[in-house]
Amino acid sequence: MEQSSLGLIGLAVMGENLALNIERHGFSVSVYNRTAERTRQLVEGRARGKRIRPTYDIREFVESLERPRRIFLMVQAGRPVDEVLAQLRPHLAAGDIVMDGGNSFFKDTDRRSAELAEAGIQYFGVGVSGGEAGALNGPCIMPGGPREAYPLIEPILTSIAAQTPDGPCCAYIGPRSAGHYVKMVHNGCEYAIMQLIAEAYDLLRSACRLSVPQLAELFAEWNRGELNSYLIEITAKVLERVDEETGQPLVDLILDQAGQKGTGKWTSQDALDLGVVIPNIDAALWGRNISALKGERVAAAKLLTGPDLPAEALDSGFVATMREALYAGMVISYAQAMALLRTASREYAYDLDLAEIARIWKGGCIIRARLLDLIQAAFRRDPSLANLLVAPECAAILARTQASLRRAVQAAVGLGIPVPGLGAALAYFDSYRRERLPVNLIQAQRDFFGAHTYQRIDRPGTFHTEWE
Ligand code: NBP
Repeated sequence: MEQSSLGLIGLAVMGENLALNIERHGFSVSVYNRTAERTRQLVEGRARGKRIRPTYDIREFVESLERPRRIFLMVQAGRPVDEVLAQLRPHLAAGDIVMDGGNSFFKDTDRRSAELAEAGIQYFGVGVSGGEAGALNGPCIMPGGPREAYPLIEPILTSIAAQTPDGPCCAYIGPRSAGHYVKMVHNGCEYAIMQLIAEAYDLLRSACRLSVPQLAELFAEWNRGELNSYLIEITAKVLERVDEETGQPLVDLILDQAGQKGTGKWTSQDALDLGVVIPNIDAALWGRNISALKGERVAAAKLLTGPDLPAEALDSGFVATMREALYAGMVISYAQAMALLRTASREYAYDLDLAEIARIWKGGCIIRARLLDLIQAAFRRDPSLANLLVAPECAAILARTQASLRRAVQAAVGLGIPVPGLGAALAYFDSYRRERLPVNLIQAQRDFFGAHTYQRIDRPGTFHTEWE
């Protein structure tokens, strides 16, 4: 039997759709899944008549592939990846390529790359974004691994990726875990933007008294302008949806309790390790974590009071204020994500091309947005840009929108509506743009109680004062 161009292990939502995408682009695929029933269902269902070959044990799977073998893993991140690698390894030969397309922790990818390199196996950590629809129709793909092996997988990855006028949404990211790192930060940025959108929805609803259908129309309108992005687009669609049984907006019936999986948390944890400030991603995490305390919040709502919402809705001008505030918050969130990538590139020797990352994020992925055109242009013009906020196009946006961001935060504070994301964006902006911060006082306090010493602004050297 003819050997397959590629093998794919893991046929849950992502793996099944990726297999169909790969086959549609002219590559034959062998598939394997731990639970054989899933494999059977795929080949008897959506894959019927396609060049998708079912296999039911790992050896048969590996032997069905052209050499060097190209194997894509799409299993749950964590231990399952190690278990599958342990099963695969005795059957692989030097030069074979294994790509982990899941949301693996980047340090696990570094460890696996080093272990497999000892056997001459070329290991890629491949970030894949776009969810189920992206996997089928064209995701954004962020591959990291040995550069010399990249040409062996490039034709497949670039053809199955989302396509934009600026090229396929797939590019070599860097060595070792670079691809998984960039995917992790992508997810952190996704958290930050979702939090900002939720806050805008909350404020418009509570303060402007907009109904859910009005909000659906408003987000659809916003999506036609500078806020144009996948997350704004799906927000309009979510708000439009009516529950068939009750006739109410479905969003009103959804429990206000969110969890958070690995990637968002890892982004904040690594940013702390690297000393990079990403308060919008941090705020999105704690926004979800506090939502999880539903029982406590219900009890606290009976005891803790805040300001009453005014009898009158805020004037309609606030809607435009909110649009600008959201745009400012989005720019500031991307600035934090890019600043983290910039530092990680240096610390982990990834040699990231930030303009190219902005380019591939323009299609297929969850954070695709018109704004990425500006971000791409800014980093293309100046690859060593210290922070996106000081790129002329972004500085101009913030000069125009910051008054709205301030007004939105002020309104929220006055009304007692929590805006951790908008507040974090404003505090980041104000901190970054201030020449002098009150940390001189903190340095003096540290020297007072711990003799930590300080530096002076008027002469070089290290100083200590006997404060008492
Ligand atoms: P899941 O993350 O739910 O993983 C299910 C797959 O892992 C099944 O094929 C399952 O096999 C397999 N698996 C498990 Br669980 N333990 C295994 C083991 N010990 N050995 C072998 N196989 C094992 O699937 P998914 O939602 O399709 O996501 C796949 C990867 O892609 C994940 O890393 C995810 O984080 C990432 N991702 C997901 C999305 C998304 O929108 N869902 C988007 C982007 C990235 P079984 O059938 O035998 O149980």
